[in-house]
Amino acid sequence: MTARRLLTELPGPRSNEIAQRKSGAVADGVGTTMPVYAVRANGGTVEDVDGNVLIDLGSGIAVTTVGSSTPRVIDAVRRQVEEFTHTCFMVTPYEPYVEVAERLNQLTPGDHDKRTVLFNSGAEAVENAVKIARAHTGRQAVVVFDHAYHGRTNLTMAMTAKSMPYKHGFGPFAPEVYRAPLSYPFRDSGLDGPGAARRAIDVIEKQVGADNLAALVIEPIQGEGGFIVPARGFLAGLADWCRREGVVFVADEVQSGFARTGKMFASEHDGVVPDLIVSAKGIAGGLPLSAVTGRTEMMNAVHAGGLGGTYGGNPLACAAALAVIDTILEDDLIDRAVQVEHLIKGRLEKLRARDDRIGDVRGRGAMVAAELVLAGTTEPDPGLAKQIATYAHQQGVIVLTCGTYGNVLRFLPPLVISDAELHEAFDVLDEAFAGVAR
Ligand code: PLZ
Repeated sequence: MTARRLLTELPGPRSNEIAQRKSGAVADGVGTTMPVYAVRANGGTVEDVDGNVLIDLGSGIAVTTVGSSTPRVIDAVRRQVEEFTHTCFMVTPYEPYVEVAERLNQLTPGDHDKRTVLFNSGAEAVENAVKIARAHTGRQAVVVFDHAYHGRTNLTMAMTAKSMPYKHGFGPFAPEVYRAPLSYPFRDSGLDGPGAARRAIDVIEKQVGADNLAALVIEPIQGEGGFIVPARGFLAGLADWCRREGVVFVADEVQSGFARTGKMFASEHDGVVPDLIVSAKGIAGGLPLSAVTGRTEMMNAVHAGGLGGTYGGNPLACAAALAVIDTILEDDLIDRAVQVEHLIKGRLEKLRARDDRIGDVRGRGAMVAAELVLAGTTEPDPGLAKQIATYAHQQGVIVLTCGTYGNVLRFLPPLVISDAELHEAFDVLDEAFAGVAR
């Protein structure tokens, strides 16, 4: 028994037909990694319009952590949709929004007093974290890091590092955004976490000045930038400096949060307590929801009416989020993320032992990556990443790439995927590496 079912070539004829219509109807600026049109998705698989079933190692970019049609979430959303879909929390509010805020205040790192505000997308929440930090500090500058990804809106484009495809041709960008060097152990030749933190702080002090700095915004484990796990002590060093200098330390946990890395939030791995924490993606099982949670004195620095939006904290998304939180806790999905890490790293390390084009295997929980290089060097090999991903796609395995150099294969399956499904997918990857000539 295999988890995959391949009835046609991928993409199949029905998918190709719809892809044709997409070209005639949808703006070309929206790309598709794998133009296989979905009709159904579950724990670890996605079924397409041609009846093919694919193994999902992407979770719709780290969103369907609890699965894509998980019963608790379906029931909660169904119950809510029958009551009402929208009143606007800023007009006539409703309890589920308040309950999501209570749960987030409790689940996020630190036992200090907190407040939460809800939005729709990751980028929108990152923008609002910056607004809050500016209101609290009365300062303007924002520091972000090399390889960072924070979104596609004007401010978050400025905060995102990579030009193509995210920024190219879309300037001018928001001012007062400065970039500091990250800790990137695979490419830092021996620089340890505290050393990398000092290097970044030195750049910030010289080029920005702490007195001008409202917020330092960082992904505790970078997502689009290449699943880069900073050396131990890097995040803590930055957080300590921020505290001393009155700078708001913002963790962008849009991709790394919500059980994905084997903790509820990735900041916990480094014992870091962010002032503000941004959640999205995995929070609501596929419904659009995001949040900023943080210290009450910072969150409440904004005047009434200064934060909000028509749909922020929509009741369907809140109902889904409450069911997602229960599912994560009751089904021990945080432990499951650790099991997934061991399985995936085990498979990748075996592969690396016989293939020196895998330069680095890294990540935490169900957020693991392999960085591909020209054999035996640290020279990025984006062509190989593309070939491997294409092979996997043709064989019915959804794999994503990432990284500034486009040379990183990233694995972020739903946490409810089975071991058998994972092994089957990694058998395909073994074949892919064996098949692509050096
Ligand atoms: N911060 C850390 O990972 C979204 C975007 C992919 P939105 N990452 C996937 C793409 O090509 O658009 C992301 C993230 C981190 C912020 C965001 C932005 O979240 O919900 O896409 O706005």
